[in-house]
Amino acid sequence: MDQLMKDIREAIWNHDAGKVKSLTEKAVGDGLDPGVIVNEGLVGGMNQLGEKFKSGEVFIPEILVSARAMAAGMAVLKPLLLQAGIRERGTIVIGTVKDDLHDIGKNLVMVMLEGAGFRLVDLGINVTSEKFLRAIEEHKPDVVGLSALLTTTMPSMKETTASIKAVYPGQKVIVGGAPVTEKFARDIGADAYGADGADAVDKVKALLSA
Ligand code: B1M
Repeated sequence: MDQLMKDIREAIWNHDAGKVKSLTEKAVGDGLDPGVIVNEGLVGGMNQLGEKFKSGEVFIPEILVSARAMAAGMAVLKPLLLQAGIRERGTIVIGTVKDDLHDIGKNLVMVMLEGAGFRLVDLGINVTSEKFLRAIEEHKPDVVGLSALLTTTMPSMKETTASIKAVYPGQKVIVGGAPVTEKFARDIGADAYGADGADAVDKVKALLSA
C-alpha cells in the first residue's frame, strides 16, 4: 500500500484531523484517485480501528474523535468524488432506526455508497418510521437503508421495514448494523443485508440490477 495511505490511516488513529486533511490534500495533489484515497486511506483506517475496538485496544472516545478526523479528509474528497463524473447510480435514503443513537457505522456506509456514486439522503439517528415514510415520498429513493446497533432497536428496524413495505410494497430496503444478520433481514422482509460498507455497496448494486 502507498506510504501516503498508511500515513492517513495513522493520522486517523492519532485522531489528528489537521493531518488527515493535509495528507488527503497531498494525495489529491499527487494525482491519486479519490476513490482509492477513501477506500485505502480513510475508510481503511476506520475499519482497522473497528478491529482494534473489537479486540479491546481502543475505546469509544477514540472511535469518536477518529471518526471526526476521518470526516476532515472526506470534506476534501467529497466535492471531487461528486464532480469526478462518477455516474450517479441512484438515490438512497438512510438512517439509524428509532431509539438508536449510533451513527459511526452508518456514516461509514454512507461514505462508501457516496464513493460508489450514489446520492445519499441522510435522515440521521433515532429516525421514526413516519420520518422514513415522509422521506420516501419526498425523495423517491431507489433504496432505503436502515441501521441499528442495539439488540433493543432491532424491533424498530422490523417495524420500520414493515411500515415501508405496507405503504410502498416495491420499495427496496437494505438493513445492517452489528446485531443484524442475513437471517434477521430476511425474517423482517428486508431485501438485502449489508455486513459492512463494501458489502452494502455490492448489495445495493445487486438490488438495482435485479
Ligand atoms: Co453504544 N453500544 N451504546 N455507544 N456502542 C454498542 C453497540 C455495544 C455493543 C457496546 C457493548 O456493550 N459492548 C452495546 C449494544 C449491546 C447490545 O445491544 N447487545 C451498546 C450500548 C449498550 C449502548 C448504550 C445503551 C450504553 C448506555 O447508555 N448504557 C447507549 C445507547 C444509546 C442509544 O443508541 N439509545 C450507547 C451509546 C453509545 C455512544 C453514544 C457512546 C456511542 C455512539 C456514538 C455514535 O455512533 N455517534 C457508542 C458506541 C461508539 C458504541 C460502540 C463502542 C462502537 C460502535 C461503532 O461505532 N463501531 C459499540 C461496541 C461495538 O460495536 N463493539 C457500542 C464502529 C463502526 C464502524 O461499526 O457501527 O458496527 P458498526 O458499523 C459497521 C457495520 O455494523 C455495518 O457497516 C459498518 C461499517 O463496517 N453497518 C451497516 C452499520 N450500519 C449499516 C447499515 C447498512 C449496512 C451495513 O445498510 C443500510
